[in-house]
Amino acid sequence: MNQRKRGGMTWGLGVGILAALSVGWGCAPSAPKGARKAAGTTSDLAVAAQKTYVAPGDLDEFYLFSSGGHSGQVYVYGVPSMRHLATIPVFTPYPATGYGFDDDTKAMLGNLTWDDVHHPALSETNGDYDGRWLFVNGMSGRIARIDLKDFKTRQIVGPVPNVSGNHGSSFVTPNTEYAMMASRFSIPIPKGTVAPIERYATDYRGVVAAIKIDSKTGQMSYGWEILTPPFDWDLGDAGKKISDGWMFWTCYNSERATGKLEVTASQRDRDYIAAVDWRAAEKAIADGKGEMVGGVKVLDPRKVPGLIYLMPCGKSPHGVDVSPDGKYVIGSGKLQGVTTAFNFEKIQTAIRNKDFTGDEDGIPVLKYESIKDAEVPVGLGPLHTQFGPDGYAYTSLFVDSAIAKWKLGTWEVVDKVPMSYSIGHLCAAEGDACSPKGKYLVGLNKLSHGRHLSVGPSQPESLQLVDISEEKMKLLYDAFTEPEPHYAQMITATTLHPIEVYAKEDNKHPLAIWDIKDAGVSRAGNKVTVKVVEVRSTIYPTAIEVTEGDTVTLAITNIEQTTDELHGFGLLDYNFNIVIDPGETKTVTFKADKPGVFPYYCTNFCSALHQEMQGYLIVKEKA
Ligand code: RUQ
Ligand code: CUA
Repeated sequence: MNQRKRGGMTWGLGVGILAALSVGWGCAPSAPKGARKAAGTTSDLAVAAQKTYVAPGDLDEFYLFSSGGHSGQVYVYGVPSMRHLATIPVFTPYPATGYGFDDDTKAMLGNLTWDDVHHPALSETNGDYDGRWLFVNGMSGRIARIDLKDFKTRQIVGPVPNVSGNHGSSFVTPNTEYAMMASRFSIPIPKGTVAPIERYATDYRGVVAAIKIDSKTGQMSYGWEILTPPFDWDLGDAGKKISDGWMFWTCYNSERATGKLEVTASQRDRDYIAAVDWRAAEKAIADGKGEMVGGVKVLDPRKVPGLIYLMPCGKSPHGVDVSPDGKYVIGSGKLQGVTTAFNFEKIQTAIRNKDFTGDEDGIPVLKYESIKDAEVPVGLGPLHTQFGPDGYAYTSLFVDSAIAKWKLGTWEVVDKVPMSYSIGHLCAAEGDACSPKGKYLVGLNKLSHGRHLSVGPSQPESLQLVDISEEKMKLLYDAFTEPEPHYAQMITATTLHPIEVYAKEDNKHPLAIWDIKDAGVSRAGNKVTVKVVEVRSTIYPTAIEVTEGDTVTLAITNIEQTTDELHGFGLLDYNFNIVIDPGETKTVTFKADKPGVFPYYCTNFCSALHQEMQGYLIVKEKA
């Protein structure tokens, strides 16, 4: 970009970018229709093809876990092939795996059938991915834990009280002590309190929060919350190494504006990044300084100082990303042409020296000039930054539709590669951990216009694979995904050791049975339990008789111990769609309120006699 001088130009540039932003988001930039067009620096095609080719039977080097946005799911890809390997349902029922149909997953979902997944967070040990769990946020105020032993969602916490619009989540601390949460949409709290929108600035409240994670089991529970002014908290990241013990969140709307936010919340030259001393918050809670609000312990910075500080950051910052050594906090103001590198040591010095320029509802505001190291001229609309193993940083540029590569410390921008089109997040291999792996980077683009066979108005989203192993970045491959990718994380494949069957001896389900002789119906009054065994190629019992009005629990065990031998239990009239993995037991409880004869069958093709795997549920009319 042009190096124009600060001050007078800022607003002019802001307006320009605002216009570009709305063009970018509102409609697609013009792209060649049907033309095979390489966007920018494509490497030699044969070289690119070879770099992404994973021969039949060979395995990818990395897993990519990509958020599925409002699909409520997580998509798993292999890198570099970019092949879609699995869909992990999290907040949404998913018939393909029977998720949300059996008693346990139904209970986990509550009555909600969707959420908006933005940021996956792999569990960490000493700041590096340990391959145990994947946490993902739901915008409704929930966080889910996926166990990477079986790639299944095992826990959902929330909606967490007082957190409204949990966008700045689910980033984890370096030893997975906490997952982060924050309010994007401030409301009067506790929930249920009403205040007119005219009193937004004073009566609405935001919070930044943390969910406690048990380091042995991954089990999550409510941690603490800190009360903030009604800013819109956006993205977060945890400190690491020298900045371990701190959490950072960006906000827009430090104007506390309402109405047409695209104008009203873009007035100030600078918004803020919150810096939170989470060990101090933890201690304050232990010391009894939290007040119960809506069922969670909340800390008020006016009464408990020393927990939270505000770092001014240029024009509506979006991403905040801590460098692998923990030294720099990179804040990207999306309405400007630079990204700002803050120095963690300078932040600490400024806090010690009370180098403040004022406060916001009792939260001290640090002096910008005292804490920033550089404004790096990366290009227009910087959003997110990832890191390589060699001191380079990669920043996505929404307005420029490109990725900039630049050096930490010298702040020199060394390369740019165009993205097709309008990149949001980007993901380098372990690129937010203490030991980034380099090699590959994936751009998660908001638009894919014209680069694939048309599938009608709902177009796929674009994932572009970029080679970052050399000085110049090179586009390798266009892949596509379903709406709506936000953040993704890429982990070395050998770190994960998923199981392929549930071992019989590990199945502790009280209703599990392993012998077909034990299959059958037992009754206590009008409560009926049916123990079912599925094994190639019969569902035992082959007929189930109950009476209208009974409350029936089907407990289905797949007694196979062979990889890939899944069975299903499908029965449309009662909306059963149970999928049972080898060695697994699942239950479904229902009221037999419709008399009749209803066939059930195995939904997963399992053997040459798969079609024979069927039976009848007979619901007799009440006498
Ligand atoms: S956001 S395009 Cu929901 Cu992570 Cu930045
Ligand atoms: Cu079991 Cu098909």
